Amino acid sequence: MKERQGQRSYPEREAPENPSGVHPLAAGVLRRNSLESWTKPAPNLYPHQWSWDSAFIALGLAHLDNQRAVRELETLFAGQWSTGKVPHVIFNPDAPPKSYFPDAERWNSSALSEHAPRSARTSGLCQPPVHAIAVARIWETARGKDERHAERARAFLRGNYPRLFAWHRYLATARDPEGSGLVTIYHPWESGTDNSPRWDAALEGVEVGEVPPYPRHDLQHVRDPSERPSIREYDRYLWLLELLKRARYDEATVYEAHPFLVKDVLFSAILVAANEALLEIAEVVEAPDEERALIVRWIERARGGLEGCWDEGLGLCVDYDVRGARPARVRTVAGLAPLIAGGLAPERLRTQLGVLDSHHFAGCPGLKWPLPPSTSPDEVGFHPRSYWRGPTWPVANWLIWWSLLRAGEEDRAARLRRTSLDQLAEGGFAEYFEPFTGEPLGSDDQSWTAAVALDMLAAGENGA
Ligand code: 2M8
Repeated sequence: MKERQGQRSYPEREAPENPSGVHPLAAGVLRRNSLESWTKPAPNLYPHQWSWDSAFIALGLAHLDNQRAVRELETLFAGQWSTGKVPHVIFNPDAPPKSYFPDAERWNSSALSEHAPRSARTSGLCQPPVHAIAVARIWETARGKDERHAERARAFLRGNYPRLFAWHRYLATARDPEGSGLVTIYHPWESGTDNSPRWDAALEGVEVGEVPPYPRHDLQHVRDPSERPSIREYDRYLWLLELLKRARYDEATVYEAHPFLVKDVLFSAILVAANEALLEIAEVVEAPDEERALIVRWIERARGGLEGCWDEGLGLCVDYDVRGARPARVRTVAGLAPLIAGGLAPERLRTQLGVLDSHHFAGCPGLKWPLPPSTSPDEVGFHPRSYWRGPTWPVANWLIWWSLLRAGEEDRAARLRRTSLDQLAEGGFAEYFEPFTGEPLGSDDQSWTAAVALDMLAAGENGA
């Protein structure tokens, strides 16, 4: 990963339509954050390679430069653990000192675990598995071109499929020893929605011990500390990290004693969608029938597991705190997990769409844009400026938009897409937005924000 910033120039392709020049601006964000074979999630706040960011980035890059999208994922998968786990961060040895914490030394994963890769320094956690969805997009964009492009993409799929399969198998086994169909996370960072009130009750049950001192480099990169998780939250994050280190990142040991074990419905739903994408890839690479049958079983089992987390009163799915043995009844966008997992009965789909449009989410009076806040404004844990506690996240809008298309809800998807693109045309490629004022928050020039805009633009009005 020894590259200088800003070396890439992506060929500018004419976008099908281009509200207020979003397309060249989005391509510019990815170009500036690019380090040749991978992309920083943000110019300063996140100087390393993050797992699900890279998957979203590859989705966007697939429309600009298919081979660069391939390299993004190849660089990420080079850090895969021998268990199949794709780590949530791959550390950039050339990142400026004191730019991000916890750093590679704090994780110390290659010294602690025989399963960690030797060639790259990584964190010991993982993040939602958007990767197969990105690989499928690389294939879809390449096969529409000439045979040379299609063959190169096919070769990538052949090489990548076993890694994707190992990743999904790890999630279906090590992260679900109960066979429930639901993925267990060990840390809020694994959810990607770090300080969401989804985790408040489970974190309350964590008794924080002696945490070695740590800096908050992240606070240098935002205008106001309230945009990032609080000190209290960080103490818990760093304590959980210490406990995972004591367990040497060993799955069975973690499962036995770790105080934070939660069945994450959003993670599990993304895995269902990713397994559907994996089936498409399996078809292209002519994977063995037994593997395809296993993927189908994972999908069915997970849909069943999500059904078990359905909360009739909320019209949402809710996470399950394994340690506390109770559901986390919180209204957040993660509750749209059934919509994201797909395959819904008409009645269930109607309920989810009704909740999405309701005053709890996109229909909340006073919103700047009719887009769902990450946490419902009527939740006690809601905060309009604090990270995953309320702001609107473009990447979450993409997930919902894409899920609506898959559910055959084209008109609704078209409206959501138009509104999301208008938000970005006005507010830029912020990490997230204050839902009532529309103020851009967090980092500017966030890569996945630019990437999902490119994917939405490429899809055209009807998601074609
Ligand atoms: C945020 O998470 C990191 C920790 O992993 C952080 O707060 O420092 C989350 O938004 C996560 O979903 C995202 O992948 C990461 C990089 O954009 O930032």
